[in-house]
Amino acid sequence: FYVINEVVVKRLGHLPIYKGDFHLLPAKVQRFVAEKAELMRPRGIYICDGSEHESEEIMDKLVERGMLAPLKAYHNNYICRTDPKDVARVESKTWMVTRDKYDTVCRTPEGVEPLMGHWMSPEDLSVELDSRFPGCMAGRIMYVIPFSMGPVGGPLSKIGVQLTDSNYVVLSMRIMTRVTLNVFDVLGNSDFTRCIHSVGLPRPVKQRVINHWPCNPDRVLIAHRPPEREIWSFGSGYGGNSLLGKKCFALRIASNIAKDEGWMAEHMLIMGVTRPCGQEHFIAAAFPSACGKTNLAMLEPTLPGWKVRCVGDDIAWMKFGADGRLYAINPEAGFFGVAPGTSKKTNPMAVATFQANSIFTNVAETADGEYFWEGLEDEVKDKAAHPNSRFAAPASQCPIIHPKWEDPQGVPIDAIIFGGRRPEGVPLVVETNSWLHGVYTGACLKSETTAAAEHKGKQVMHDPMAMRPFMGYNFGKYLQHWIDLDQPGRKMPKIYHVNWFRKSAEGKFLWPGYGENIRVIDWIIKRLDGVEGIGKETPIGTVPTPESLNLEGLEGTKLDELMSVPKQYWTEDAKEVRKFLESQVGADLPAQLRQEMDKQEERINAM
Ligand code: GTP
Ligand code: SPV
Ligand code: MN
Repeated sequence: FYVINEVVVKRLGHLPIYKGDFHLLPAKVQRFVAEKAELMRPRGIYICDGSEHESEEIMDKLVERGMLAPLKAYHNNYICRTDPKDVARVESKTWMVTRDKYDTVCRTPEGVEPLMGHWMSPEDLSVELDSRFPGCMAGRIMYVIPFSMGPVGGPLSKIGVQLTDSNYVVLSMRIMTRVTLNVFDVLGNSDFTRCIHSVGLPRPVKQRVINHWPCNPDRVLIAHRPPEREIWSFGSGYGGNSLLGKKCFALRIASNIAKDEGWMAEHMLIMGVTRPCGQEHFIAAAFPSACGKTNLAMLEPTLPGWKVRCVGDDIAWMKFGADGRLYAINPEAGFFGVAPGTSKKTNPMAVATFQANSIFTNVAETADGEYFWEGLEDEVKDKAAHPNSRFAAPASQCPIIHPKWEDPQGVPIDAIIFGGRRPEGVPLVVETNSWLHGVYTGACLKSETTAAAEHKGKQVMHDPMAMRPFMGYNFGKYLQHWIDLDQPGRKMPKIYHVNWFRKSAEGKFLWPGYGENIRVIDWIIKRLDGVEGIGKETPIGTVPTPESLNLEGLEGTKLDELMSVPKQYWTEDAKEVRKFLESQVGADLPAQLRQEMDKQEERINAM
């Protein structure tokens, strides 16, 4: 490391500053850095500027140490293996800290433990922090990462500063967010989101470090203080736990800001779809983790003349404009995508995106220095890659990145799609009857669990709005916020539900998915256009009539099985959903949604 500005300052108290000029930071940032350095006692401070040179310097150091290895078949691609105990988000150790418990969780009936949202009191947090953070960076460097979620200075964008002792996090944050000292010019003396992260393994290290991946799995804590706009993360280096701009800031903290300011922070992809006639629509879609957002956002249409362009693959910040339309930005700058199942056949655009300047975590490597995972090629060689192995790649490298993906004003959304992994009973696509019915349908979202979090086995779980792991506040109030967005003068997007994952009695997917999903989008856009005679009403919404779905060139589709709305299944589902909403949202369930629930159940019973 080299020291710049030697003359001006190279120490903060007793601490050397390895890089950057502390005195150029805004006063509030200085105070934040100084306070936390005093708490965590690193051996020095490094103020990141986000430059390529900086990234190269850190890469080289990590390669030397064995934490990263170049994947020789590509330009500037690296592989990293974590401690096998640190491979996914840890929902059970992720907390929202509010004075009033019911700002975080719903008022559930007596004796019912709230499952949505995980509350901790400020007093308990103090105890947890005191037992972890003092001295936790001993012997390590504290990196200061200034970053913007959304284009720097944009009206919908927000600024954060992350402190971390993980250089893997520094490199990944640089891909996933906009890391630049310019954010300080925009920030001035205003407030920012404070992100504090430590791998939780001060030196000298007392336990064995596996794969050169320092972490402290037994002591993991990810805590959010929404009123203070502050995030504390300890013990894990895995993406969703450590790249604090992503789920912690852009969803859990931002959803709180969004509620107060009247906008939305959602677990949604954003895509532009252009029809053969040249007309473009923008669609946002919320699927739970590892349920197909990245794939849909970069879909390569199998129907001729169609074009899809990607705006974002995981998170959308959306706000109504003066013209009454809902505008969305992608607050991120990169993709942190699921590797298994990603191939030239299923998602060629993702493959093209990560040919260079990307970091692969927990994938396998071939003897030729190539990445490898299940589903990369037709034949499965082995299972050496973890099911939640991931790539981090710059969005700008995506060949079909939308020219407006960095438009600070965002793109106007015409439709919102919900979906999940539903092996049974749930049709390929349904159009909801109204904004309110759409919100109800989103509240009922369920999906089979995946490897993205720590849940064991495959079980269909509730994941309302695909936000269960990312809810920043009381879920009933969140639903009310969605309902209240529907105001006179606004053009509300139509809301759909899709299911690419319905299975036959033999356990095979009934729908080919991936590029063929354009056929469903085609139907959705026809519906947006008001094309008549293509919908059939069912108790859960409108499904395509058999002829209305373009199946040209697609043999053997069992449309009846794919589209059916079985009475028995939905009768049981209605009961189960009622139980879920009444017990889990409880007294906070908005009256309008209770009415939607009653009406839908009546329709099902009348089938
Ligand atoms: P997160 O990054 O965790 O939020 O996931 P995501 O929602 O972006 O999911 P992603 O697109 O990465 O897909 C997850 C897994 O589902 C991958 O293994 C995909 O290959 C698979 N998948 C995606 N789309 C489809 C589809 O249309 N059909 C089928 N059968 N599988 C799909
Ligand atoms: C998800 O799990 O939904 C992800 C990956 O997108 S993580 O950043 O770990 O949350
Ligand atoms: Mn996600």
